[in-house]
Amino acid sequence: MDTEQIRSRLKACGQDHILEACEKLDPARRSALLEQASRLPLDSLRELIDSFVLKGAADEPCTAISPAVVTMPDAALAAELTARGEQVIRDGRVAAFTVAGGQGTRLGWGGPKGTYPATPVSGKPLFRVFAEQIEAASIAWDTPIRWYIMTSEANDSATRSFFADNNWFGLPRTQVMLFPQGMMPCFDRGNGNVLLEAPDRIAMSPDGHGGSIAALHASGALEEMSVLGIDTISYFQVDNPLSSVIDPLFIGLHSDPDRSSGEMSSKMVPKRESAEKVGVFCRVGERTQVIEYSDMPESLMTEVDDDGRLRYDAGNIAIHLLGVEFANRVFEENELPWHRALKKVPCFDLETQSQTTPEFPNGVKLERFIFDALSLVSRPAILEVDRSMEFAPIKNATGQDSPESCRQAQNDLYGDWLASRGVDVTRDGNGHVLADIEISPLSAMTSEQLQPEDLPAAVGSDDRILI
Ligand code: UD2
Repeated sequence: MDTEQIRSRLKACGQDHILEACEKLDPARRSALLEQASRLPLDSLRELIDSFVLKGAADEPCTAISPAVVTMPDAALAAELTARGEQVIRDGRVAAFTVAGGQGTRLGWGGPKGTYPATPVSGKPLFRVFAEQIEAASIAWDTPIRWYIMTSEANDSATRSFFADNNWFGLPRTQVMLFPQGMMPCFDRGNGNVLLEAPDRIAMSPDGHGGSIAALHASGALEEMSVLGIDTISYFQVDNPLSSVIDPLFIGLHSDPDRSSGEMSSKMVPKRESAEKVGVFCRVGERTQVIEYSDMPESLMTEVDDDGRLRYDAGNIAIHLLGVEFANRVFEENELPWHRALKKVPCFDLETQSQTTPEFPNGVKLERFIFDALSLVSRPAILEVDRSMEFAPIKNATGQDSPESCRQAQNDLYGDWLASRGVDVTRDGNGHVLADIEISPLSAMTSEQLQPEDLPAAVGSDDRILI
């Protein structure tokens, strides 16, 4: 696109202020700004501003809502699904996929979230926790499991350095692919204009974990999967060390044509309390959908059934399986909605020609959410899992979903494993394990796999057990 084309396209979508900014710049900085502007989604910018920045269409309350249909397999079905899933894994049809583009601002951690030390005894970073699961699964099912990791512009190079410094956590280099997600401009919440963060630079932010579909495509990951015969993507967030990265039961459910269309399946846990900050799986009309906690009306959030159980309690733990064919279709159709978030965006004020640091949210950031793809699925499977075994995210510096709550969850889980093998484990009055316990998936992926010689005689209050 030449300069004149960029200018006329910016005008066509009402972004004349960028051209005004250009007038104040020397030629080199002017062309840098125009070049960045040319990479904006100019074809759809006007519509994006009108539909999502100024209105927030994706966030409008929905009607015809009812609880999602959830699968809770009994022991016989679980065994059948697990056997099916194991065969799918053994056939090399499954890849692991971590979304790790977020900034970890709430946690107050400077580096990429995946570098955060997460395990109670050896302080393994989250990335190593997943790497060990992938290595253990590759050995168990005798197939090298590919690992795709989505980063963002802000943390891509730090993430790559971390992997290189850690020798790719012992995985063959060719088994791991990192790629950055896309970026979207930030907008003025008043008039919808694209904001500048400096006289010659547009303010940008990551396009949300729903941007992973476009990033999987742009990086060549989807194509590579097709070439390698991978048809299932095991999607999980970087913040939850209890994610079961390759779960045969879940994969078996997803690939069972009687129970799922094989497009997208998700795990849920019953919500801890009505105010828990997780999205909720619901039926909206004929489709399954996640309604984000911030969008859920209070009356629905707190509604209880006759047994006093929350009616909408299917908490989204952000663990999904996506068919590769489905991911390609979602990319082609480009239909995931944009969600608007009001944010404080430091920016350059053209009128005063000065930098401003807003005290109140002045800007709109647009993000896509991966779970919105569920509404495109004909028959999704939603699997209920046990929170204590699968969900202990590290999001906040203190309190719920913090390093401390995650540490306790790991100690309790591995304490349960040891107790199930006959080890006497000391607990406090609330049933929490008092020792620090860590079990690597390379030693055992389930309690049954623990070797007798690895079991301690007993676990006291101050013990630190590393298996
Ligand atoms: C998410 C879900 C929430 C619930 C919860 C479970 C959303 C909007 N909400 O809440 O419903 O399921 O998780 O733990 O998803 N990420 C990127 N790129 C981005 C933004 C996020 O890679 O542009 C990654 C991020 O690194 C993290 C994950 O997505 O792994 C979740 O992001 P978050 O921390 O913003 O979501 P959260 O905790 O508000």
